[in-house]
Amino acid sequence: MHSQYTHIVLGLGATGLSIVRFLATKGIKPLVMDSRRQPPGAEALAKEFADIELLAGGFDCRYLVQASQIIISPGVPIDTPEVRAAIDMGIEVIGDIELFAREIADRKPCVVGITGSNGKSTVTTLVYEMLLAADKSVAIGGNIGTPALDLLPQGADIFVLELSSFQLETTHSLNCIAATCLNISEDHMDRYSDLNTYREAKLRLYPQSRFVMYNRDDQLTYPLEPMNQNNFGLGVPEGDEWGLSDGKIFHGDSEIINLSEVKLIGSHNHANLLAAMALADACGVAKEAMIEVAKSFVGLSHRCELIAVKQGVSYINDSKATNVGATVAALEGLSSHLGDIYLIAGGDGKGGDFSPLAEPLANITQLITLGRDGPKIAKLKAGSLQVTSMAEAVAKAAELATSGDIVLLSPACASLDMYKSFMARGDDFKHCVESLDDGE
Ligand code: UMA
Ligand code: ADP
Repeated sequence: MHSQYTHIVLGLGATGLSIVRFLATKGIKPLVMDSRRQPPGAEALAKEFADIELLAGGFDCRYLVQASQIIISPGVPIDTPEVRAAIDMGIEVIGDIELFAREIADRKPCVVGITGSNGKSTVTTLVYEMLLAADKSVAIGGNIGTPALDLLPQGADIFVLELSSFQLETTHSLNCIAATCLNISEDHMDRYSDLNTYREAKLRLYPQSRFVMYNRDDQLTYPLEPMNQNNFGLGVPEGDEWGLSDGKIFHGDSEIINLSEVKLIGSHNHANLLAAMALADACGVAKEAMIEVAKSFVGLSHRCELIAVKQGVSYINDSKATNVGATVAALEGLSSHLGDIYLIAGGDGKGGDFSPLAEPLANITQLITLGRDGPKIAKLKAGSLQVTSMAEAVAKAAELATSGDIVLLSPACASLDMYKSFMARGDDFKHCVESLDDGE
Protein backbone atom coordinates (compact mmCIF):
# COMPACT_ATOMS: atom_id res chain seq x y z
CA MET A 1 0.00 0.00 0.00
CA HIS A 2 1.22 3.49 -0.88
CA SER A 3 1.32 6.63 1.21
CA GLN A 4 -1.89 7.94 2.70
CA TYR A 5 -4.14 10.05 0.46
CA THR A 6 -6.29 12.81 1.98
CA HIS A 7 -8.44 13.13 -1.14
CA ILE A 8 -9.89 10.31 -3.19
CA VAL A 9 -11.69 10.75 -6.48
CA LEU A 10 -14.18 7.96 -7.26
CA GLY A 11 -14.93 7.50 -10.94
CA LEU A 12 -12.79 8.66 -13.83
CA GLY A 13 -15.05 10.03 -16.53
CA ALA A 14 -15.39 13.68 -17.49
CA THR A 15 -16.26 14.54 -13.88
CA GLY A 16 -13.33 12.67 -12.33
CA LEU A 17 -10.91 14.45 -14.64
CA SER A 18 -12.40 17.84 -13.82
CA ILE A 19 -12.00 17.12 -10.10
CA VAL A 20 -8.35 16.13 -10.54
CA ARG A 21 -7.73 19.34 -12.51
CA PHE A 22 -9.41 21.45 -9.85
CA LEU A 23 -7.52 19.81 -6.97
CA ALA A 24 -4.26 20.34 -8.88
CA THR A 25 -4.90 24.11 -8.76
CA LYS A 26 -4.99 23.74 -4.95
CA GLY A 27 -1.78 21.73 -4.87
CA ILE A 28 -3.64 18.54 -3.92
CA LYS A 29 -2.71 15.18 -5.43
CA PRO A 30 -5.63 12.77 -5.04
CA LEU A 31 -5.80 9.05 -5.57
CA VAL A 32 -8.24 8.15 -8.34
CA MET A 33 -10.24 4.92 -8.25
CA ASP A 34 -12.62 3.45 -10.78
CA SER A 35 -14.52 0.20 -10.49
CA ARG A 36 -14.03 -0.54 -14.18
CA ARG A 37 -10.80 -2.15 -15.37
CA GLN A 38 -10.32 0.29 -18.20
CA PRO A 39 -12.01 3.55 -17.23
CA PRO A 40 -12.78 5.93 -20.09
CA GLY A 41 -10.52 8.78 -18.85
CA ALA A 42 -7.40 6.70 -18.09
CA GLU A 43 -5.43 7.80 -21.11
CA ALA A 44 -6.36 11.45 -20.69
CA LEU A 45 -5.39 11.32 -17.01
CA ALA A 46 -1.99 9.80 -17.75
CA LYS A 47 -1.36 12.39 -20.44
CA GLU A 48 -2.39 15.38 -18.33
CA PHE A 49 -1.15 14.18 -14.93
CA ALA A 50 1.65 11.65 -15.20
CA ASP A 51 2.08 11.66 -11.41
CA ILE A 52 -1.53 10.93 -10.39
CA GLU A 53 -2.15 7.35 -9.31
CA LEU A 54 -5.13 5.45 -10.71
CA LEU A 55 -6.48 2.27 -9.16
CA ALA A 56 -8.80 0.62 -11.67
CA GLY A 57 -10.99 -2.45 -11.30
CA GLY A 58 -12.47 -1.77 -7.84
CA PHE A 59 -12.73 0.61 -4.89
CA ASP A 60 -10.04 -0.20 -2.32
CA CYS A 61 -11.44 0.31 1.19
CA ARG A 62 -7.98 0.56 2.73
CA TYR A 63 -7.54 3.96 1.09
CA LEU A 64 -11.12 5.08 1.49
CA VAL A 65 -11.08 4.72 5.27
CA GLN A 66 -7.97 6.88 5.61
CA ALA A 67 -9.16 9.77 3.44
CA SER A 68 -10.46 13.06 4.77
CA GLN A 69 -12.62 13.69 1.72
CA ILE A 70 -14.01 11.46 -1.03
CA ILE A 71 -15.25 13.16 -4.17
CA ILE A 72 -17.61 10.92 -6.08
CA SER A 73 -18.67 11.02 -9.77
CA PRO A 74 -22.41 11.07 -10.47
CA GLY A 75 -22.20 7.71 -12.24
CA VAL A 76 -21.04 5.98 -9.03
CA PRO A 77 -24.02 5.22 -6.79
CA ILE A 78 -23.66 6.62 -3.28
CA ASP A 79 -25.01 3.29 -2.01
CA THR A 80 -21.98 1.41 -3.34
CA PRO A 81 -21.00 -0.67 -0.24
CA GLU A 82 -17.44 0.74 -0.05
CA VAL A 83 -18.82 4.30 -0.19
CA ARG A 84 -21.50 3.58 2.41
CA ALA A 85 -18.86 2.12 4.72
CA ALA A 86 -16.78 5.31 4.41
CA ILE A 87 -19.84 7.49 5.12
CA ASP A 88 -20.67 5.37 8.16
CA MET A 89 -17.16 6.01 9.45
CA GLY A 90 -17.80 9.76 9.22
CA ILE A 91 -15.69 10.42 6.13
CA GLU A 92 -17.04 13.28 4.05
CA VAL A 93 -18.38 12.21 0.63
CA ILE A 94 -19.29 15.03 -1.77
CA GLY A 95 -19.75 15.48 -5.51
CA ASP A 96 -18.12 17.82 -8.01
CA ILE A 97 -20.98 20.33 -7.77
CA GLU A 98 -20.44 20.68 -4.01
CA LEU A 99 -16.75 21.29 -4.62
CA PHE A 100 -17.73 23.92 -7.17
CA ALA A 101 -20.22 25.48 -4.71
CA ARG A 102 -17.55 25.79 -2.02
CA GLU A 103 -15.14 27.41 -4.45
CA ILE A 104 -17.62 30.18 -5.30
CA ALA A 105 -19.02 30.50 -1.75
CA ASP A 106 -17.55 33.94 -1.11
CA ARG A 107 -19.05 35.41 -4.28
CA LYS A 108 -22.55 36.82 -4.44
CA PRO A 109 -24.96 34.15 -5.80
CA CYS A 110 -23.93 33.45 -9.37
CA VAL A 111 -25.54 30.12 -10.33
CA VAL A 112 -28.80 29.33 -12.09
CA GLY A 113 -29.67 25.70 -11.26
CA ILE A 114 -31.93 23.61 -13.47
CA THR A 115 -33.16 20.14 -12.65
CA GLY A 116 -36.18 17.97 -13.50
CA SER A 117 -36.83 14.72 -15.33
CA ASN A 118 -37.12 16.25 -18.80
CA GLY A 119 -36.38 19.54 -20.52
CA LYS A 120 -33.27 20.34 -18.48
CA SER A 121 -30.88 20.72 -21.42
CA THR A 122 -33.41 22.75 -23.40
CA VAL A 123 -34.10 25.15 -20.51
CA THR A 124 -30.42 25.36 -19.53
CA THR A 125 -29.52 26.34 -23.09
CA LEU A 126 -32.40 28.83 -23.35
CA VAL A 127 -31.39 30.57 -20.09
CA TYR A 128 -27.76 30.66 -21.24
CA GLU A 129 -28.76 32.15 -24.60
CA MET A 130 -30.97 34.75 -22.90
CA LEU A 131 -28.14 35.81 -20.59
CA LEU A 132 -25.81 36.04 -23.58
CA ALA A 133 -28.36 38.11 -25.47
CA ALA A 134 -28.40 40.44 -22.45
CA ASP A 135 -24.60 40.81 -22.75
CA LYS A 136 -23.89 39.02 -19.45
CA SER A 137 -20.67 37.10 -18.93
CA VAL A 138 -22.00 33.56 -18.66
CA ALA A 139 -20.87 29.91 -18.73
CA ILE A 140 -22.97 26.76 -19.28
CA GLY A 141 -22.29 23.27 -17.97
CA GLY A 142 -23.03 20.51 -15.45
CA ASN A 143 -24.99 17.46 -16.57
CA ILE A 144 -25.44 19.01 -20.02
CA GLY A 145 -21.78 18.34 -20.83
CA THR A 146 -18.88 20.39 -19.48
CA PRO A 147 -18.35 19.50 -15.80
CA ALA A 148 -18.99 22.51 -13.55
CA LEU A 149 -15.42 22.63 -12.20
CA ASP A 150 -14.06 22.91 -15.75
CA LEU A 151 -16.09 26.14 -16.14
CA LEU A 152 -14.20 27.97 -13.37
CA PRO A 153 -11.20 29.02 -15.51
CA GLN A 154 -13.63 30.80 -17.87
CA GLY A 155 -14.07 33.44 -15.15
CA ALA A 156 -17.75 34.04 -15.98
CA ASP A 157 -20.03 36.17 -13.79
CA ILE A 158 -22.93 33.71 -14.02
CA PHE A 159 -22.98 29.90 -14.35
CA VAL A 160 -26.02 28.16 -15.79
CA LEU A 161 -25.91 24.58 -14.54
CA GLU A 162 -27.99 21.57 -15.53
CA LEU A 163 -28.13 19.37 -12.46
CA SER A 164 -29.03 15.68 -12.32
CA SER A 165 -30.54 13.91 -9.34
CA PHE A 166 -27.22 12.05 -8.98
CA GLN A 167 -25.32 15.32 -8.72
CA LEU A 168 -27.83 16.83 -6.30
CA GLU A 169 -27.57 13.85 -3.92
CA THR A 170 -24.09 15.03 -2.98
CA THR A 171 -24.60 18.83 -3.14
CA HIS A 172 -25.48 20.91 -0.07
CA SER A 173 -24.41 24.54 -0.46
CA LEU A 174 -24.97 25.79 -4.00
CA ASN A 175 -26.56 29.19 -3.12
CA CYS A 176 -28.21 29.82 -6.52
CA ILE A 177 -29.65 33.12 -7.76
CA ALA A 178 -32.60 31.10 -9.07
CA ALA A 179 -33.44 27.42 -9.47
CA THR A 180 -36.13 25.21 -10.90
CA CYS A 181 -37.31 21.62 -10.93
CA LEU A 182 -39.16 21.49 -14.24
CA ASN A 183 -41.11 18.27 -13.78
CA ILE A 184 -40.90 14.86 -12.14
CA SER A 185 -41.63 11.56 -13.84
CA GLU A 186 -39.99 8.17 -13.47
CA ASP A 187 -36.35 7.93 -14.49
CA HIS A 188 -33.28 6.08 -13.20
CA MET A 189 -35.43 3.61 -11.29
CA ASP A 190 -32.43 1.29 -11.37
CA ARG A 191 -30.80 3.72 -8.89
CA TYR A 192 -33.76 4.77 -6.72
CA SER A 193 -36.04 2.63 -4.57
CA ASP A 194 -39.13 4.65 -5.57
CA LEU A 195 -40.29 7.84 -7.28
CA ASN A 196 -40.34 9.79 -4.02
CA THR A 197 -36.68 9.11 -3.25
CA TYR A 198 -35.81 10.30 -6.75
CA ARG A 199 -38.00 13.38 -6.28
CA GLU A 200 -36.39 14.18 -2.93
CA ALA A 201 -32.96 14.12 -4.58
CA LYS A 202 -34.16 16.67 -7.16
CA LEU A 203 -35.91 18.93 -4.63
CA ARG A 204 -32.69 19.17 -2.61
CA LEU A 205 -31.93 22.03 -5.02
CA TYR A 206 -34.65 24.38 -3.71
CA PRO A 207 -33.25 25.21 -0.26
CA GLN A 208 -29.96 25.99 -2.03
CA SER A 209 -31.48 28.87 -3.96
CA ARG A 210 -32.51 32.46 -3.16
CA PHE A 211 -35.47 32.10 -5.54
CA VAL A 212 -37.40 29.01 -6.61
CA MET A 213 -39.48 28.57 -9.75
CA TYR A 214 -41.75 25.50 -9.76
CA ASN A 215 -44.17 24.06 -12.32
CA ARG A 216 -47.75 24.60 -11.20
CA ASP A 217 -48.92 21.84 -13.60
CA ASP A 218 -46.81 19.25 -11.76
CA GLN A 219 -47.50 18.91 -8.04
CA LEU A 220 -44.35 16.85 -7.56
CA THR A 221 -42.27 19.97 -8.27
CA TYR A 222 -43.89 22.05 -5.52
CA PRO A 223 -41.47 23.12 -2.75
CA LEU A 224 -41.81 21.03 0.40
CA GLU A 225 -41.90 24.18 2.54
CA PRO A 226 -42.68 27.83 1.79
CA MET A 227 -39.77 29.77 0.31
CA ASN A 228 -39.15 32.73 -1.96
CA GLN A 229 -41.04 31.18 -4.86
CA ASN A 230 -43.01 31.75 -8.02
CA ASN A 231 -44.37 29.37 -10.65
CA PHE A 232 -44.93 28.80 -14.35
CA GLY A 233 -47.46 26.69 -16.18
CA LEU A 234 -49.86 26.39 -19.07
CA GLY A 235 -53.01 28.47 -18.64
CA VAL A 236 -53.78 31.99 -17.43
CA PRO A 237 -51.23 33.25 -14.90
CA GLU A 238 -52.36 34.80 -11.63
CA GLY A 239 -50.55 37.66 -9.92
CA ASP A 240 -46.86 37.55 -10.76
CA GLU A 241 -46.93 34.05 -12.30
CA TRP A 242 -45.75 33.03 -15.76
CA GLY A 243 -48.31 31.43 -18.05
CA LEU A 244 -49.81 30.82 -21.45
CA SER A 245 -53.18 32.00 -22.61
CA ASP A 246 -54.70 32.74 -25.99
CA GLY A 247 -51.53 31.49 -27.72
CA LYS A 248 -49.42 34.09 -25.89
CA ILE A 249 -46.88 34.02 -23.08
CA PHE A 250 -47.72 36.25 -20.14
CA HIS A 251 -45.83 37.39 -17.05
CA GLY A 252 -48.67 38.40 -14.75
CA ASP A 253 -50.88 40.51 -16.99
CA SER A 254 -48.10 41.74 -19.27
CA GLU A 255 -47.91 40.01 -22.65
CA ILE A 256 -44.40 38.87 -23.53
CA ILE A 257 -44.69 37.12 -26.91
CA ASN A 258 -47.16 35.48 -29.26
CA LEU A 259 -46.40 31.78 -29.78
CA SER A 260 -46.77 32.23 -33.54
CA GLU A 261 -43.37 33.98 -33.35
CA VAL A 262 -41.77 31.09 -31.42
CA LYS A 263 -39.85 28.39 -33.30
CA LEU A 264 -40.00 25.65 -30.62
CA ILE A 265 -42.79 23.15 -31.13
CA GLY A 266 -44.98 21.27 -28.64
CA SER A 267 -46.66 22.39 -25.44
CA HIS A 268 -43.83 20.84 -23.39
CA ASN A 269 -41.40 23.19 -25.13
CA HIS A 270 -43.65 26.17 -24.48
CA ALA A 271 -43.52 25.26 -20.80
CA ASN A 272 -39.72 25.12 -21.13
CA LEU A 273 -39.75 28.61 -22.60
CA LEU A 274 -41.84 29.93 -19.71
CA ALA A 275 -39.45 28.43 -17.18
CA ALA A 276 -36.41 29.85 -18.97
CA MET A 277 -37.95 33.32 -19.16
CA ALA A 278 -38.82 33.24 -15.47
CA LEU A 279 -35.26 32.23 -14.54
CA ALA A 280 -33.72 34.82 -16.84
CA ASP A 281 -36.04 37.44 -15.35
CA ALA A 282 -34.74 36.53 -11.87
CA CYS A 283 -31.22 37.25 -13.20
CA GLY A 284 -32.24 40.70 -14.38
CA VAL A 285 -32.44 39.91 -18.11
CA ALA A 286 -34.53 42.44 -20.02
CA LYS A 287 -37.67 41.19 -21.78
CA GLU A 288 -36.24 42.22 -25.18
CA ALA A 289 -33.34 39.75 -24.80
CA MET A 290 -35.72 36.92 -23.83
CA ILE A 291 -37.95 37.66 -26.80
CA GLU A 292 -35.00 37.73 -29.20
CA VAL A 293 -34.01 34.21 -28.07
CA ALA A 294 -37.60 32.90 -28.07
CA LYS A 295 -37.91 33.96 -31.70
CA SER A 296 -34.68 32.37 -32.90
CA PHE A 297 -34.17 29.20 -30.79
CA VAL A 298 -35.07 26.11 -32.85
CA GLY A 299 -34.36 23.52 -30.15
CA LEU A 300 -31.50 21.11 -29.54
CA SER A 301 -30.55 18.17 -31.73
CA HIS A 302 -32.14 14.81 -30.87
CA ARG A 303 -35.06 16.50 -29.05
CA CYS A 304 -38.19 16.46 -31.25
CA GLU A 305 -35.95 17.54 -34.13
CA LEU A 306 -37.40 17.49 -37.64
CA ILE A 307 -34.59 15.87 -39.63
CA ALA A 308 -36.18 15.25 -43.03
CA VAL A 309 -39.35 15.33 -45.06
CA LYS A 310 -39.42 12.51 -47.60
CA GLN A 311 -42.36 11.91 -49.92
CA GLY A 312 -44.39 14.18 -47.66
CA VAL A 313 -43.55 12.15 -44.52
CA SER A 314 -41.91 14.09 -41.67
CA TYR A 315 -39.15 12.24 -39.82
CA ILE A 316 -38.63 13.49 -36.25
CA ASN A 317 -35.63 12.53 -34.13
CA ASP A 318 -36.42 12.53 -30.40
CA SER A 319 -33.65 10.10 -29.42
CA LYS A 320 -33.10 12.07 -26.20
CA ALA A 321 -36.42 10.69 -24.96
CA THR A 322 -34.63 8.29 -22.63
CA ASN A 323 -37.56 7.92 -20.26
CA VAL A 324 -41.32 7.41 -20.47
CA GLY A 325 -42.21 11.02 -19.49
CA ALA A 326 -40.30 12.45 -22.46
CA THR A 327 -42.08 10.18 -24.96
CA VAL A 328 -45.47 10.95 -23.40
CA ALA A 329 -44.65 14.68 -23.78
CA ALA A 330 -43.59 14.21 -27.42
CA LEU A 331 -46.78 12.31 -28.29
CA GLU A 332 -48.97 14.82 -26.45
CA GLY A 333 -47.07 17.71 -28.03
CA LEU A 334 -47.78 16.26 -31.51
CA SER A 335 -51.35 15.22 -30.72
CA SER A 336 -52.88 18.10 -32.72
CA HIS A 337 -51.15 16.76 -35.87
CA LEU A 338 -53.72 15.62 -38.41
CA GLY A 339 -51.84 12.80 -40.18
CA ASP A 340 -50.89 9.39 -38.82
CA ILE A 341 -48.04 8.91 -36.36
CA TYR A 342 -45.62 5.98 -36.61
CA LEU A 343 -43.61 5.67 -33.40
CA ILE A 344 -40.28 3.85 -33.07
CA ALA A 345 -39.57 3.08 -29.40
CA GLY A 346 -37.60 0.72 -27.15
CA GLY A 347 -34.14 0.24 -25.68
CA ASP A 348 -32.97 0.03 -22.07
CA GLY A 349 -35.93 0.91 -19.84
CA LYS A 350 -33.76 1.39 -16.73
CA GLY A 351 -36.24 -0.57 -14.62
CA GLY A 352 -39.02 1.96 -15.23
CA ASP A 353 -42.76 1.45 -15.60
CA PHE A 354 -44.01 1.82 -19.19
CA SER A 355 -47.74 1.91 -18.38
CA PRO A 356 -48.10 5.76 -18.68
CA LEU A 357 -47.43 5.22 -22.40
CA ALA A 358 -50.62 3.20 -22.90
CA GLU A 359 -52.95 6.20 -23.22
CA PRO A 360 -50.93 8.28 -25.74
CA LEU A 361 -50.13 5.08 -27.69
CA ALA A 362 -53.86 4.56 -28.22
CA ASN A 363 -53.85 7.70 -30.41
CA ILE A 364 -51.07 6.71 -32.79
CA THR A 365 -51.37 4.56 -35.88
CA GLN A 366 -48.47 2.14 -35.56
CA LEU A 367 -45.91 1.26 -32.91
CA ILE A 368 -42.60 -0.26 -33.98
CA THR A 369 -40.34 -1.50 -31.18
CA LEU A 370 -36.71 -2.49 -30.92
CA GLY A 371 -34.08 -3.03 -28.23
CA ARG A 372 -33.96 -4.92 -24.96
CA ASP A 373 -37.21 -3.65 -23.49
CA GLY A 374 -38.99 -3.25 -26.83
CA PRO A 375 -41.23 -6.29 -26.13
CA LYS A 376 -42.50 -4.67 -22.89
CA ILE A 377 -43.61 -1.56 -24.81
CA ALA A 378 -45.02 -3.65 -27.67
CA LYS A 379 -47.48 -5.25 -25.21
CA LEU A 380 -49.13 -1.85 -24.70
CA LYS A 381 -50.50 -1.61 -28.23
CA ALA A 382 -52.23 -4.18 -30.38
CA GLY A 383 -50.66 -4.86 -33.77
CA SER A 384 -47.25 -3.45 -32.90
CA LEU A 385 -44.28 -4.59 -34.94
CA GLN A 386 -41.09 -5.80 -33.30
CA VAL A 387 -37.83 -5.35 -35.22
CA THR A 388 -34.15 -5.90 -34.44
CA SER A 389 -32.44 -2.87 -35.95
CA MET A 390 -32.99 0.83 -36.58
CA ALA A 391 -32.64 0.23 -40.34
CA GLU A 392 -35.49 -2.28 -40.19
CA ALA A 393 -37.61 0.06 -38.05
CA VAL A 394 -37.15 3.00 -40.42
CA ALA A 395 -37.74 0.85 -43.52
CA LYS A 396 -40.96 -0.54 -42.02
CA ALA A 397 -42.22 2.92 -41.04
CA ALA A 398 -41.36 4.36 -44.47
CA GLU A 399 -43.19 1.51 -46.19
CA LEU A 400 -46.39 2.18 -44.22
CA ALA A 401 -46.42 5.99 -43.90
CA THR A 402 -47.94 8.24 -46.55
CA SER A 403 -47.75 11.96 -47.27
CA GLY A 404 -48.76 14.08 -44.25
CA ASP A 405 -47.73 11.43 -41.73
CA ILE A 406 -45.01 11.57 -39.06
CA VAL A 407 -42.37 8.96 -38.28
CA LEU A 408 -41.16 9.68 -34.76
CA LEU A 409 -38.17 8.10 -33.01
CA SER A 410 -38.94 8.66 -29.31
CA PRO A 411 -37.68 5.54 -27.54
CA ALA A 412 -38.83 6.08 -23.89
CA CYS A 413 -35.63 4.22 -23.06
CA ALA A 414 -31.89 4.73 -22.69
CA SER A 415 -29.83 3.68 -25.69
CA LEU A 416 -27.04 1.76 -24.00
CA ASP A 417 -28.30 -1.73 -24.91
CA MET A 418 -27.67 -0.95 -28.60
CA TYR A 419 -25.62 2.26 -28.83
CA LYS A 420 -22.83 4.22 -27.17
CA SER A 421 -25.18 7.13 -26.46
CA PHE A 422 -28.55 8.66 -27.34
CA MET A 423 -26.65 10.80 -29.87
CA ALA A 424 -25.34 7.69 -31.66
CA ARG A 425 -28.89 6.30 -31.71
CA GLY A 426 -30.28 9.55 -33.15
CA ASP A 427 -27.48 9.68 -35.73
CA ASP A 428 -28.25 6.10 -36.78
CA PHE A 429 -31.92 7.03 -37.21
CA LYS A 430 -30.88 10.03 -39.28
CA HIS A 431 -28.55 7.91 -41.39
CA CYS A 432 -31.28 5.30 -41.99
CA VAL A 433 -33.73 8.05 -43.02
CA GLU A 434 -31.15 9.62 -45.34
CA SER A 435 -30.58 6.21 -46.94
CA LEU A 436 -34.26 5.84 -47.83
CA ASP A 437 -35.12 6.09 -51.47
CA ASP A 438 -36.42 9.64 -52.15
CA GLY A 439 -38.85 8.25 -54.69
CA GLU A 440 -38.22 11.21 -56.99
N1 UMA B 1 -17.92 4.35 -12.52
C1 UMA B 1 -17.39 3.48 -11.63
N2 UMA B 1 -18.27 2.67 -11.00
C2 UMA B 1 -19.61 2.72 -11.22
C3 UMA B 1 -20.12 3.65 -12.14
C4 UMA B 1 -19.23 4.47 -12.79
O1 UMA B 1 -16.21 3.40 -11.37
O2 UMA B 1 -20.35 1.96 -10.59
C5 UMA B 1 -16.97 5.16 -13.20
C6 UMA B 1 -17.05 4.98 -14.68
O3 UMA B 1 -16.11 4.02 -15.08
C7 UMA B 1 -16.66 6.32 -15.22
C8 UMA B 1 -16.71 7.24 -14.01
O4 UMA B 1 -17.24 6.49 -12.95
O5 UMA B 1 -15.35 6.25 -15.68
C9 UMA B 1 -17.51 8.45 -14.20
O6 UMA B 1 -18.73 8.07 -14.67
P1 UMA B 1 -19.93 9.03 -14.81
O7 UMA B 1 -21.01 8.13 -15.27
O8 UMA B 1 -20.12 9.82 -13.59
O9 UMA B 1 -19.48 9.87 -16.08
P2 UMA B 1 -18.94 11.29 -16.38
O10 UMA B 1 -18.16 11.15 -17.63
O11 UMA B 1 -18.27 11.94 -15.25
O12 UMA B 1 -20.31 12.06 -16.74
C10 UMA B 1 -21.08 12.68 -15.73
C11 UMA B 1 -22.55 12.52 -16.09
N3 UMA B 1 -22.88 11.09 -16.15
C12 UMA B 1 -23.78 10.54 -15.32
O13 UMA B 1 -24.36 11.17 -14.47
C13 UMA B 1 -24.06 9.10 -15.49
C14 UMA B 1 -22.82 13.19 -17.42
O14 UMA B 1 -24.22 13.15 -17.67
C15 UMA B 1 -22.43 14.64 -17.35
O15 UMA B 1 -22.57 15.24 -18.63
C16 UMA B 1 -20.98 14.77 -16.91
O16 UMA B 1 -20.78 14.06 -15.66
C17 UMA B 1 -20.57 16.23 -16.67
O17 UMA B 1 -21.25 16.79 -15.57
C18 UMA B 1 -24.65 12.18 -18.65
C19 UMA B 1 -25.87 11.44 -18.16
O18 UMA B 1 -26.22 10.44 -18.76
C20 UMA B 1 -24.99 12.89 -19.96
N4 UMA B 1 -26.53 11.91 -17.10
C21 UMA B 1 -27.75 11.30 -16.60
C22 UMA B 1 -28.96 11.78 -17.39
O19 UMA B 1 -28.91 12.87 -17.98
O20 UMA B 1 -29.99 11.06 -17.37
C23 UMA B 1 -27.96 11.67 -15.12
P1 ADP C 1 -33.07 16.57 -20.26
O1 ADP C 1 -31.79 17.33 -20.28
O2 ADP C 1 -33.82 16.74 -18.97
O3 ADP C 1 -32.93 15.16 -20.68
P2 ADP C 1 -33.88 17.66 -22.86
O4 ADP C 1 -34.16 19.10 -23.05
O5 ADP C 1 -32.60 17.14 -23.38
O6 ADP C 1 -34.04 17.31 -21.31
O7 ADP C 1 -35.06 16.82 -23.49
C1 ADP C 1 -35.08 15.41 -23.26
C2 ADP C 1 -36.34 14.79 -23.78
O8 ADP C 1 -37.47 15.26 -23.05
C3 ADP C 1 -36.61 15.07 -25.23
O9 ADP C 1 -37.13 13.88 -25.75
C4 ADP C 1 -37.66 16.16 -25.22
O10 ADP C 1 -38.51 16.09 -26.33
C5 ADP C 1 -38.43 15.87 -23.92
N1 ADP C 1 -38.84 17.10 -23.22
C6 ADP C 1 -38.31 18.32 -23.33
N2 ADP C 1 -38.92 19.18 -22.49
C7 ADP C 1 -39.85 18.48 -21.82
C8 ADP C 1 -40.81 18.81 -20.81
N3 ADP C 1 -40.92 20.04 -20.32
N4 ADP C 1 -41.61 17.81 -20.35
C9 ADP C 1 -41.50 16.57 -20.83
N5 ADP C 1 -40.62 16.20 -21.80
C10 ADP C 1 -39.81 17.13 -22.29
